[in-house]
Amino acid sequence: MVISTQLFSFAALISLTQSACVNFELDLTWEVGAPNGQEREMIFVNGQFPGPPIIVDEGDDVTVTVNNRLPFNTTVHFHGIEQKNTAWADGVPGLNQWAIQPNFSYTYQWHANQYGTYWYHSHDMATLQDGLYGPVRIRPSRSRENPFSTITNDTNEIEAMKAAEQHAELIMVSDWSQYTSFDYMEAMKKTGYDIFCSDSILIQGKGSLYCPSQEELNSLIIDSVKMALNITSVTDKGCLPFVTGSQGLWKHNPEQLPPGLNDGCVPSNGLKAVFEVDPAYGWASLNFVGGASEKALVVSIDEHPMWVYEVDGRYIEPQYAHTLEMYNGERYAVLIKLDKEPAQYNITIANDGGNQIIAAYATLQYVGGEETARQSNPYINYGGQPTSSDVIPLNVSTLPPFPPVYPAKYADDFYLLNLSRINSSWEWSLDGTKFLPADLDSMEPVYFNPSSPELANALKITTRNNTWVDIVFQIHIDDPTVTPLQPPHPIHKHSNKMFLIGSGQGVFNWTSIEEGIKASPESFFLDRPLYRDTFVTSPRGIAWIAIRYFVENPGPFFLHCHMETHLWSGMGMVLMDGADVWGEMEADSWSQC
Ligand SMILES: *[C@@H]1O[C@H](CO)[C@@H](O)[C@H](O)[C@H]1NC(C)=O
Ligand SMILES: *[C@@H]1O[C@H](CO)[C@@H](O)[C@H](O)[C@H]1NC(C)=O
Ligand SMILES: *[C@@H]1O[C@H](CO)[C@@H](O)[C@H](O)[C@H]1NC(C)=O
Ligand SMILES: *[C@@H]1O[C@H](CO)[C@@H](O)[C@H](O)[C@H]1NC(C)=O
Ligand SMILES: *[C@@H]1O[C@H](CO)[C@@H](O)[C@H](O)[C@H]1NC(C)=O
Ligand SMILES: *[C@@H]1O[C@H](CO)[C@@H](O)[C@H](O)[C@H]1NC(C)=O
Ligand SMILES: *[C@@H]1O[C@H](CO)[C@@H](O)[C@H](O)[C@H]1NC(C)=O
Ligand SMILES: *[C@@H]1O[C@H](CO)[C@@H](O)[C@H](O)[C@H]1NC(C)=O
Ligand SMILES: *[C@@H]1O[C@H](CO)[C@@H](O)[C@H](O)[C@H]1NC(C)=O
Ligand SMILES: *[C@@H]1O[C@H](CO)[C@@H](O)[C@H](O)[C@H]1NC(C)=O
Ligand SMILES: [Cu+2]
Repeated sequence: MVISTQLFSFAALISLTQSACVNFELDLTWEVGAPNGQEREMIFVNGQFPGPPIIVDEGDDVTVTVNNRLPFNTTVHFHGIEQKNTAWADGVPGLNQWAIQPNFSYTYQWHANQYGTYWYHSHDMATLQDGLYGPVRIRPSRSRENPFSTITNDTNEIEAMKAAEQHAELIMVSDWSQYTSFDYMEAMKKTGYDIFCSDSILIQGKGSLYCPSQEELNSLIIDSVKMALNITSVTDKGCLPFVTGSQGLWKHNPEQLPPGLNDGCVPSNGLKAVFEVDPAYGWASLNFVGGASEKALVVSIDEHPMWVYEVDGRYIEPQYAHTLEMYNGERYAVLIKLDKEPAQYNITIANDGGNQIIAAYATLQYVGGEETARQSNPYINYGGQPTSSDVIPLNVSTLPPFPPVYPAKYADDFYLLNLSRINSSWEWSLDGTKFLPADLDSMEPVYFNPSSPELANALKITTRNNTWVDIVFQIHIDDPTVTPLQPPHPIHKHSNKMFLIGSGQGVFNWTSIEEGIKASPESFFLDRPLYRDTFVTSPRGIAWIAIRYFVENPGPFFLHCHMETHLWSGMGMVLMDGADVWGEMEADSWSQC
């Protein structure tokens, strides 16, 4: 097969730093696979699912060539990678590049000037859901200060933790449907519903369809869901039924639901992922990557408490927990002590109960414990709920970056966004008035033409370089009797991370953060902000979150909900970052790789 190459010609200057050039090639193919024992056509990367990990060292210059042998367009986004001076490589069609058409290739290049756990995935249409994803890890340089001495003062233990981190196990966690993303999204258009049902949760691309009894499923419905929807029963796949009014009073066509999508559970046995750990090393690092499209997942390792030490690719002050909740796109790296009886332990991962009752299991295999037949004691049940009141969940409001990092005291600009549905149950907008352009693939990339006509109508924020920007995300509910609830929206920002500086229930009715701080100081925490690339809005009625970020990397960057269905429906916007200096963007010092 002949693959022609689209190459970008940027003036190649000599790099001043001693960095290694590392090259990867990703061949994308569309073939029949059965990750959960149930066959369908799906995307493989280099013949694998999930895609092979991209592992590099801090300071490397990374080249990734993507060969699209799929029967449709694609792009690849490197989630959480800042793309400092490489906005053209951020992988969003219509923003950063033209989509890669079938039988074409595209070469991405970026500087690994960060460290930590990331991932790559399709950013074209909703084809992430068809399997185009894999982990990325940037090993920290030797001079990086780590936070392990806050866990212990024992130097041997700290050495063991460092070794564990060096050999971290990258664990891709995702969800899976028997339907392709094209059919899944089409089902929303046809039925008018905001659909969220999955067949399986996959751990490292492996899972099963368990189909527990109706009685068991119903017994696991959480009280808040029972009350909000007035239900006592879920579908046989564990999915919430489409209760009249719960997605607004728009028109729905339930008869158009494809068979097996929301109900009609057919059990099937896929493989179970096995992660081998050697207790001789004392500690292991498991780095979880949240690749789910529709699920919010509670992650736990039976009988093994975790020290969560890295979040979204950055060290935090380690926190001790038995379970953690991981939303779409998020990453959590945890250290576990290998001091248990050599045996097999389940890694138990379940949806949080918000939209489905479903779980998945992988095996943590101690070297030397292969022959031991013993059930491990889970921290959570099949519905994602704690099995006892002693279970300690990760407190996500207390994850201070290590070493500490703070935003500016005052920002230069302020924006308030009204998050809401428009026109149907499944169409989501970040400001209640506009969507992303529906067809990003056919839009001239903003990177090439900041004044393209499609962009004129799109939701966007234009910022100046070297300024600080505040954005408040307000959960907007026109009429609580019509649209009573919004699911949590994991809001992901491309390029650099953002600070979460405030949150609250009710309406953010101030005109700036400063005004808000004066009126309600307890709602803001500039002195202990979180620093991440994804923040989740509250599912509890009318509420808001406030973020602040620094504009330091000129280019068009995406800000969007990472629920694949919501993104597809238009829940995103363009940050025209540093638009005042776009003329100078080409001045990248890309090394000769
Ligand atoms: C595929 O991408 C090209 C631009 O690279 C675009 O013109 C075309 O419309 C896209 N095709 C589809 C089906 O979206
Ligand atoms: C891609 O190349 C293959 C093999 O040459 C060919 O069969 C296929 O039709 C091509 N696809 C497109 C969309 O051009
Ligand atoms: C380590 O030692 C320092 C200084 O003695 C102490 O403040 C700290 O609490 C110790 N840390 C742990 C985890 O024991
Ligand atoms: C809840 O559902 C029950 C039975 O389906 C019905 O009788 C009752 O009126 C409902 N309650 C509310 C508040 O809608
Ligand atoms: C893991 O969980 C599954 C489902 O509950 C169970 O069948 C299996 O025995 C468990 N494995 C271990 C090692 O406990
Ligand atoms: C989580 O941490 C915050 C901030 O320190 C604290 O206010 C809150 O009570 C904690 N939540 C729980 C459930 O412990
Ligand atoms: C959000 O929507 C409400 C109701 O339409 C409106 O009153 C408010 O002004 C909107 N806020 C913004 C910033 O658009
Ligand atoms: C909502 O639907 C109306 C009527 O079809 C249409 O005019 C309007 O443009 C739609 N709104 C958006 C934001 O697409
Ligand atoms: C602003 O919102 C707060 C909290 O939601 C509310 O108590 C207050 O009455 C509101 N003020 C105005 C002027 O609407
Ligand atoms: C944009 O601002 C950042 C941060 O101040 C600075 O490092 C960078 O050089 C600026 N870029 C341009 C093109 O001016
Ligand atoms: Cu969303």
